[in-house]
Amino acid sequence: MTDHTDFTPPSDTATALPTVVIIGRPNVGKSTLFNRIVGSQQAIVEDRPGITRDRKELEAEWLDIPFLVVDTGGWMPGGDALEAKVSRQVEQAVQEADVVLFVVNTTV
Ligand SMILES: Nc1nc2c(ncn2[C@@H]2O[C@H](COP(=O)(O)OP(=O)(O)O)[C@@H](O)[C@H]2O)c(=O)[nH]1
Ligand SMILES: [Mg+2]
Repeated sequence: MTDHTDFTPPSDTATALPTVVIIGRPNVGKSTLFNRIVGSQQAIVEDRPGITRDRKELEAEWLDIPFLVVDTGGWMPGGDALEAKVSRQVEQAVQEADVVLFVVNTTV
């Protein structure tokens, strides 16, 4: 059985796929969007910010186009030590991205 909770380095097939990375501040709906794209509840959705700390990456497709989609932790570059660490991971994911989806909360 495949364990989707662990990040595994992309296979050769996977690296050939375009990479879509979802980023944004904590609690804006990144994991919700990720789950919608992959079609099931793979990423933890929480009312509290800061639940997603490691990137989560899965193969997906939209309109028959396959790609890799990556969920990331909240981007908080000015935060504490842990937030700074998560933010570095987010920035690393952006560097590897072909497309960046920047999610914002329009109600604040
Ligand atoms: N009103 C509203 N709430 C949302 C939406 N997307 C996500 N949420 C809620 O916002 C909270 C944070 O969602 P989550 O996906 O965990 O955000 P993340 O921290 O950016 O990954 C959860 O309570 C979600 O149910 C949306 O489009 N509208
Ligand atoms: Mg999340």
